[in-house]
Amino acid sequence: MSNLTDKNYLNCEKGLWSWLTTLDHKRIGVMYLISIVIFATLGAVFSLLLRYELFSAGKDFLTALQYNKVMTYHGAIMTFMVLVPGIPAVLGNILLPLQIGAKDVAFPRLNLLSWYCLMAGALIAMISLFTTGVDTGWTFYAPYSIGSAQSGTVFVVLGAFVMGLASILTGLNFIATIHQLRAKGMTFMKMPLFVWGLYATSIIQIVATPVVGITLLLLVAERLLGVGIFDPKLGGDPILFQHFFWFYSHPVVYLMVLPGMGVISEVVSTFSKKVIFGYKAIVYASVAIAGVGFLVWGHHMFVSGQSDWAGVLFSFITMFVGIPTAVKIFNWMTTLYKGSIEFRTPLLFALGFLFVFAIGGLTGLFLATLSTDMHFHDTYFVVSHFHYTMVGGAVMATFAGLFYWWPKICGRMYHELSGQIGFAFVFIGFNVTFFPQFILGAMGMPRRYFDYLPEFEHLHAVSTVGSTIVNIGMVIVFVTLYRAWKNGEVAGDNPWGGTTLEWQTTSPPPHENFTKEMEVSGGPYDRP
Ligand code: HEM
Ligand SMILES: [Cu+2]
Repeated sequence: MSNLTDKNYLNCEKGLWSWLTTLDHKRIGVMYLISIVIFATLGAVFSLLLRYELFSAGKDFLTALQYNKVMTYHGAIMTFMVLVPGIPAVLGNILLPLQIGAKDVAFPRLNLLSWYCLMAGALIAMISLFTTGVDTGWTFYAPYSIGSAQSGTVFVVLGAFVMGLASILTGLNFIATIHQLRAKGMTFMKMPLFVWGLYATSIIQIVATPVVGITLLLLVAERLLGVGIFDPKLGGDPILFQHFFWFYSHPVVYLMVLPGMGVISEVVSTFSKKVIFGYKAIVYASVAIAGVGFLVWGHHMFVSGQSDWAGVLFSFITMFVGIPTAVKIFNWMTTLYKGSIEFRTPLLFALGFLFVFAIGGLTGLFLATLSTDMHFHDTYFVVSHFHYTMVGGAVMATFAGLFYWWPKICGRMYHELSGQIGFAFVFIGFNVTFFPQFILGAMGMPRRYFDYLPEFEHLHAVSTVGSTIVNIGMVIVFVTLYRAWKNGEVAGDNPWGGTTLEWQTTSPPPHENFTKEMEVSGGPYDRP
């Protein structure tokens, strides 16, 4: 049993410099966490500005141009600076080596470099705040992004490019780590499911990110040098931009959610005290989601003028994504069935994930259906769909994982009631914010507008109230975690009775993770 004064990764070296030069994957994970929380706070402030402008019809306190900029910053920050690095770089960095019984990742220096790339990219993007900003929307569609008078565009696009490097390096590092550094006896089919989630994600990071990287560079070249690839005035093709962009940005939605699904598998198994149902099915489903995710990008372009046959095919293939997702949801439910369930905060967030993500996935089917998407495209229905999947998928799962592993990360336990209240605010606030948006979208409210017809006012007002509640919930969550870190009760090495390797070392773990060489014989969720 550990004692918090024993030497561990947090107290083995002191001072800011020791953090900025650390090669310890756990410390790098903590640095990612702190930076991403700061970015997310910024993104949240932008979102509240949007919601309060939309509280009532007409202009309130933002002009249309300011609204467009706020909307662009909200989307770009949340996508490129929060959700993409989110789970892999924070929880993945901290937990991956621990879960496979390794001392660190395969390339610790590269790991630190990834963090610096994210910081550099974020900095470049934020320089744009001191220019006239950017108003293209997070999708940077050409030719508008080429001709837009807002000079911040180049900075944000370049920043996103540099942040992409961070993502690629993390993916490479994780794949090498998983292949090379597993404990003796840990075959691929004995890896924890969170590791499988990270593996599938890493494939997407490596294959898809270079495509968007080159696309963003071309966009910058087009804006600065007028090379004529996407701008029809120069002989370019704007639809080509959309193909390139979605070839990355569809897989990226699975990049955000696959590691989250991995977290859910861990949490559901531990808090129902059962071996996960259908381990292999979940593994294959993860890889299948990553694979099929590469074949469906055209569902973002049904109304772009692509050929009818392309539309029909993309619509058809998109439906297949639902199958592996449904397999997973079925397996989690079956694991819970007749389990000895403990309703602690991590499980509450995991159940929140199941509820919210299921709605997000199912509404995806309405959008994937060629004929119904003609109506829903570019309305609030889409906004609501992707918030249900991304907040339901990535954010709920991140919170489940943070509460689950917090005792391991800092050696201390959070306050249970406070965690549960945080969950209640996030869950209720989230649904109050986004459910009305499905109705708004179906009624024809277009997305990305700063004003609307009076008949939409009530639902917009409800949505704004919800956004306030969800943000209060986020504050409660982070205050709960922070207070635990500062002076929570000492948690012990394995407070949940977890079966995977990270629970076999002390909390917080020592610098080299384990004091002995790890060896496994059974499956990751076998209970004695
Ligand atoms: C992993 C979970 C998912 C995430 C994170 C996600 C995310 C997103 C995002 C961010 C957008 C909007 C992009 C934009 O225009 O700004 C979107 C649109 C779309 N999603 Fe999803 N999605 C998920 C699951 C699904 C599923 C399972 C389906 C279908 C079975 C689906 C079908 C669609 C379609 C067709 C659109 C385009 C709608 C339109 O623009 O008209 N999504 N999704
Ligand atoms: Cu998509």
